[in-house]
Amino acid sequence: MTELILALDVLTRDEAVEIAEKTAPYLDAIKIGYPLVLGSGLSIARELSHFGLPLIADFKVADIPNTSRLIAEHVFEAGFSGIITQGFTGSDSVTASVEAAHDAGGECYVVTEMSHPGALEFLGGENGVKLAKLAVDCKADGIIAPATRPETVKKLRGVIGNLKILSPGVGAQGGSAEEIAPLIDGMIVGRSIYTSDDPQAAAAKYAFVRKL
Ligand code: NUP
Repeated sequence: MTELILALDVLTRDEAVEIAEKTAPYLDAIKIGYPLVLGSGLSIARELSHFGLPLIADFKVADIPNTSRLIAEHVFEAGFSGIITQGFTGSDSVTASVEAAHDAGGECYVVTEMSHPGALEFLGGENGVKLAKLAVDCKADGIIAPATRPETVKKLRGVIGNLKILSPGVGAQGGSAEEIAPLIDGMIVGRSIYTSDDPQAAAAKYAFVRKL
């Protein structure tokens, strides 16, 4: 099964709760990040947790180990069950996020090659592979890898083995759900669902991946 994860990048509490309510039956997790947390406050995490889905904090943590640990601890206290961290900060920072996640019974995912075109200026090729190896070495639970580049995802799968791959980039960024879903563990979809005239129908359309 490939999980369907909603990237809920709306700005207000009301919008977030309304879309979560409509789409929750088709989802396996909800991912939120700076747009919604800055727009509506961290307490949105507790509100969304009422839908009974794992909640992933996409803060792409990129700091020294002590600050990374403080951020991660706060995230799990707020009701999240997973956190996304950058890997280019190095093994000590990533380990701090991973340990804080595991101490709280949660998960930590490391960003490798990002899904947008500019990612290839610094994060692509060998650097993406190095970041995937780092995720393994630091005992992360998985990586974030680009749905916009299935060939990269295949290559990174060879590096990480059974660790999870969560992939954003389907729909609005041009990635194909049909192509990427069989290669990964979780497909992250944002705008193609939450900007749709009918978010419920859009989520239902992508939910075919849960049968794979
Ligand atoms: O490489 C990445 N690409 C990406 O789009 C890593 C991410 N975390 N994301 C996030 O996934 C992005 O910030 C957004 O929340 C979501 C994709 O949303 P959309 O392009 O489907 O709207």
